[in-house]
Amino acid sequence: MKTSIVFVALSLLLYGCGNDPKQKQAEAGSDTTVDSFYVTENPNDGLMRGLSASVDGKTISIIDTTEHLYLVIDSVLDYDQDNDLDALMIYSESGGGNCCPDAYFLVTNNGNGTFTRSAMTEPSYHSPTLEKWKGQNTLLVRTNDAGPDGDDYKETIIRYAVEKGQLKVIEKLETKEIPAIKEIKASGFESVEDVNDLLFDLDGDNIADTIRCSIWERWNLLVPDFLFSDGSVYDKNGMSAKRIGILSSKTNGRNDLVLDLNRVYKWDGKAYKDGEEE
Ligand SMILES: [Ca+2]
Ligand SMILES: [Ca+2]
Repeated sequence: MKTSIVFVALSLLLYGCGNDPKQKQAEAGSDTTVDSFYVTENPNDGLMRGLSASVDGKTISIIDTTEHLYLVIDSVLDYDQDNDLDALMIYSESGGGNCCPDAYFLVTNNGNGTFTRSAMTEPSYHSPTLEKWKGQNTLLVRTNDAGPDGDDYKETIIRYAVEKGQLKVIEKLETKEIPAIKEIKASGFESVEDVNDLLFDLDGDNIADTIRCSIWERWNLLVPDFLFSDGSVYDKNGMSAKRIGILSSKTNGRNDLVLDLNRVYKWDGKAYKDGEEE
């Protein structure tokens, strides 16, 4: 009796401190946790369409290549906190191109040689982010309703909890727009050939400066050139948005800008840069 109490206590101790999934099975002598996940190639078209896992050195096929999905592993983590690795998968409708957003789903190990595949998330151009919420892991998926073909830049963040291998929507939050004192939107253009100006004195010399916008047709995005009243022209390579707004705040003598909902760009003396640029 005494021996078995010690054994149970030891098992609980090992289980309780088990950051390493392998500790779960340490006492039992068997190992049903995942060593790794990997995608497999469809021999007919050479694309990665299958998913397998290695469990205790054995390969288990989870998704067959004949389903004709195009799969990429986004990340492998213990999402549902059961001390076993799970795979967050990218299902790419475009086959790896950038025409359209990806959907995501989760694959979790049932421990008996089978795996659970969750339903797909809403499509998104961004990988889901993991966030602790009320003590549990949740996945945040940013969705843009209109995508590149539309003129909407609004965004909803959907929070998913992991329950029994499924992704359950627990809340939807609209990303707030930073209000601008003056703005221009792609939705206001009648034709993709149009060039429209937003006039505002950005540099504070009491003469209007011009943000001259054309449309990048592929994505229906505004592409701006900045024509300052001192004669200088600033063309930020790669700057594009469905909305460009001017904020009342200034940095180095020029007004800050907001692109789309909340991407703020500041003048560094030579260029407009967002927070992530040096
Ligand atoms: Ca897990
Ligand atoms: Ca000016």
